[in-house]
Amino acid sequence: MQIDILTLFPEMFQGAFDAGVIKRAMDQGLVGIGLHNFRDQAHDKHHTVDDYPYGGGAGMVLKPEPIFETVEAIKGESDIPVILLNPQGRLFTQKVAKEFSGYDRMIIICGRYEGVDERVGEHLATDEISIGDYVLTGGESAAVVVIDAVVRLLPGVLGSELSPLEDSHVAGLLEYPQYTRPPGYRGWTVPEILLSGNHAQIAAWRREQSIRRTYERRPELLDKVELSPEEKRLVEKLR
Ligand code: JFE
Repeated sequence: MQIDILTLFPEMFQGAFDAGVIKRAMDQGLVGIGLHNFRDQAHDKHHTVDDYPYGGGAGMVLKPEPIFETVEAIKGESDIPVILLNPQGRLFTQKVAKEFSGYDRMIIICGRYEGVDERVGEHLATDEISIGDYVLTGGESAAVVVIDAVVRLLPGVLGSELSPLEDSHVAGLLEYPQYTRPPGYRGWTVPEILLSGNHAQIAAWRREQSIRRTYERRPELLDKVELSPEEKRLVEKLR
């Protein structure tokens, strides 16, 4: 997958992908990341990228021309998804990450200041995405989140690590608790069953823990998940 990022602060991405799974995916050629400072497309003497909002109000708004021209220079005539990060966008979930992982290219626009001229969202972006209901200072940190969640789903990226199909949120339930050695630490012991070697009982225990934990921490997720009759009885008992 080739990912092209439009940003006024390309240096914010230095280091973001320099370690771990994403770096390995880049080194293996499974993903390429291009950084494009759209200030380079501002043709006036001062390379102006922002201006005052029509109608008044605080702060500055990013002008459309440098953003349109940068995206058009990347795309040429090809149709490539163009994602605009925006606190007013569609909520980014594991399902959206899966959808994006099917693209072979994408362009991500990171705004700044009070946001970007509405015509970018209307006539250039194919999708507007929010990573959550809080306001960041710009789209860059949201872009890092989106790229991280998408790249780990690309074929070959996770290698020997757990299949992304099995992990938390993919199944619709929260993950069960994980333990490693030592079996006792400061008097806190690992649940006996995990040391038993009985894999059927371990799987049943983990499933129950996932359901209990989801009920306690994210009960709204239980409305959307498929449960067996026995699991439904457990949820009723908890309620
Ligand atoms: C930009 C900003 C004040 C935006 C009305 C560009 N999930 C998520 N939170 N925040 C963002 C995404 C985000 C994305 C792009 C951004 C925030 N800002 C800051 C400030 C009002 C805004 O929108 C500028």
